[in-house]
Amino acid sequence: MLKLGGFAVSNYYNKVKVALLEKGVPFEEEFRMTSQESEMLARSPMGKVPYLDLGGQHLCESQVICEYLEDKYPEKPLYPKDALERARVRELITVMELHMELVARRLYPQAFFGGTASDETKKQVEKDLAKGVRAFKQLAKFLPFAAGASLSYADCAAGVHLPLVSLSTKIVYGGDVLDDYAPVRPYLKMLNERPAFRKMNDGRKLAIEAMAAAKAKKG
Ligand SMILES: N[C@@H](CCC(=O)N[C@@H](CS)C(=O)NCC(=O)O)C(=O)O
Repeated sequence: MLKLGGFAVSNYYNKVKVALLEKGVPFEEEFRMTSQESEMLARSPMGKVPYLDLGGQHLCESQVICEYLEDKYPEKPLYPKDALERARVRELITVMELHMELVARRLYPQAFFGGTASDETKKQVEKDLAKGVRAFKQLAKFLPFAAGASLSYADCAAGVHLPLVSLSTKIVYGGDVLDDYAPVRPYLKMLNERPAFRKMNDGRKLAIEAMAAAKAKKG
């Protein structure tokens, strides 16, 4: 059986998890924190989560894993058939990950981990994020799914990344960069009503609670 390695607080882990759930591919979860230890690097060469354990062989990078899942388990597709429409899904994912999530990630130490972001970082992130959000607004369709009429990997990515972009900017700047973008809220609500997304989010909440309890115990 496939094993998804990582932990359920990670948005990239949850992106793959929700794709597996939506596709109905059986899998187990293997709890592993990010690390630079050899045991982790053997599974995920950058020490990042998630990775997929194929029974001795491993794959890293969430989008690579999604592409593999689509090739290996085409029965319930999460890409449209048409080549250009497939490219549109990948275009949206790239904009969300490279130009929104990865940019907002620079705020996470301050937003979530008790650190601080310098004024320079905050200014640069604000500027770069504005471009990412503009690109996303230009490309996203919400018909009702991000890339069109059917659920795709773009929704698996949007469902886990957009709430973090919203929350981190709300905490650090006092305003959510997606707040004035009316379609986002009902879209995320619709996604989160799907059983697969609900299950993924339940797992995320439990993992956050477990992490907080472990931290409190450590003192
Ligand atoms: N591009 C990677 C990003 C994965 C990623 O950044 N995961 C975070 C957790 S959400 C991580 O492992 N961080 C630890 C690190 O960067 O060393 C993917 O799509 O899988």
